[in-house]
Amino acid sequence: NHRCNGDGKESFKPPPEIKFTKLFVNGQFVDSVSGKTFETVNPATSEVIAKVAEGVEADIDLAVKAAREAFDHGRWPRMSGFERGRIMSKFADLIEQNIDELAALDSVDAGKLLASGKTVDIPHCLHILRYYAGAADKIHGETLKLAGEYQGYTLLEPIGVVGHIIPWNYPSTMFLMKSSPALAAGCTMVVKPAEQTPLSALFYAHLAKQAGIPDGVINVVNGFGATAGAALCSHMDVDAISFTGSTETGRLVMEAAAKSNLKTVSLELGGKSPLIIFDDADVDMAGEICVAGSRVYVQEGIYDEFVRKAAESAKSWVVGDPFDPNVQQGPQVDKTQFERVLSYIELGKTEGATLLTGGRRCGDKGYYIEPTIFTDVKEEMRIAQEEIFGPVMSLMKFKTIEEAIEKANATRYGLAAGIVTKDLNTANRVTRSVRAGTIWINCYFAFDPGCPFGGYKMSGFGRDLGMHAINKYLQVKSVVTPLHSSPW
Ligand code: TXE
Repeated sequence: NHRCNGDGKESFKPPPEIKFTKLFVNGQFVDSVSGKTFETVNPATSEVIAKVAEGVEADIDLAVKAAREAFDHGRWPRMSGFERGRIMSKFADLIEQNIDELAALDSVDAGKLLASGKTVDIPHCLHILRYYAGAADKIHGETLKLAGEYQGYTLLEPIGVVGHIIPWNYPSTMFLMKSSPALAAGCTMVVKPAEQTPLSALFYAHLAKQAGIPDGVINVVNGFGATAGAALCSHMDVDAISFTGSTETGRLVMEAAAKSNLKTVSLELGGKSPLIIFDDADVDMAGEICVAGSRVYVQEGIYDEFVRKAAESAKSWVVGDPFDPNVQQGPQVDKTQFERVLSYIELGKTEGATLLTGGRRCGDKGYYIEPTIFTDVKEEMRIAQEEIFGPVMSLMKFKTIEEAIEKANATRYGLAAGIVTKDLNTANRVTRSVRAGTIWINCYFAFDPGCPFGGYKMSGFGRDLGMHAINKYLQVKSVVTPLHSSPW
């Protein structure tokens, strides 16, 4: 059986105190209009952590009103970019002062590893917020020399009230990745966190207020997708939706936008990102990189050695309590995802793939799953086509670069891809041929606030991060004027 515990038990920390469980509307923590709440569960134990106010259409309506008022008449969109950046920097400083508590909230709510929350995830959030704080006074239009005796310029204006709908996989990063560029642009917003992970967003909203972000600029409405999320997408007074989640839900988001006020939509959706490892790769390095890969293609010359090493490394992988510093893999976020991942593992077996290692629940409490590797996976199998979003990897063999490219492109997704090779020509060729929004060469999952992230094909459109992300939150206004006295 897989070892389902780290050895650092004595260093377990108690769950953090839960300070915020209401909705955050117009700068105040408020109960939902109906007074209803829902439970949020610790995936490490399946115990209820807290009851959280449940927003539905009426609550979204109040939050959008607050955001509208703050946009139409408030200070935020009118203040200089420099001033907005200064306040955003203060927000970042406050997050930094509360890093332990924020990381602990994501651990208890989402099963994220506490140690990487403190050293990787939240520092990355700070980096994102500071990147956009620095960008806030660098949002400029163009000057245009027009035909005839005209000149013009473009004004980049904030798009208005933005709805951010975010998933559970990175509650903190998603919150800041969506809100920071929108804040820099001068927008106001309503954030709908995932129902599985409602807690840290409320803490961020509280810190934003402390930093001096005016009331109504950031509103947080927790609740479910089909009610709160859908109401935000159909709202006539929301100007843009930025969504991260599944492709199926992305389709509903776009449909609701089309049927209501034609608000702009950007979608960052599912992926089934390939990692292609060539014969000349350092197998140990490739092994380290591949832990996060879901579809791993290995060239035939090193395939057998790679399979052996991948199996060893999966077996030594420490699964357990996210508060334990020795643990490398925490639980799945909730019962639904846990069951979904296990059912994909069963499907892989019935589709004829070979279960190399793992495949079972880990322990008897909480939503833990063994690191699982399948070999003999064929492109047409559903486990090779559909996003599993769990510790399940499919290993596949290839012969030629052409075959690798064709297989890499053979899904409906195009979020990211990885290449491991020492040959620059191989790397260049694959980079140009794989249809994906991010290509990692000799690394994997390397993110930076300056590096745009988003999908090709059914992984969506629009980019988070980088200066590209600011464009989602801006309108372009063209201003035209004759050079001399009016021609009329
Ligand atoms: O996603 P949903 P779920 C993929 C991953 C995962 C699968 C299902 O494969 O297994 O999606 O996860 C809100 N109108 N990803 O069910 O439903 C919802 O409340 C408006 C990939 O959690 O897309 C939540 O806030 N909003 C991914 C958000 O959408 C709606 C990360 C995401 O939930 C809505 C997460 C509706 N009709 C899951 N229905 C990635 N690409 O990072 C739901 N929501």
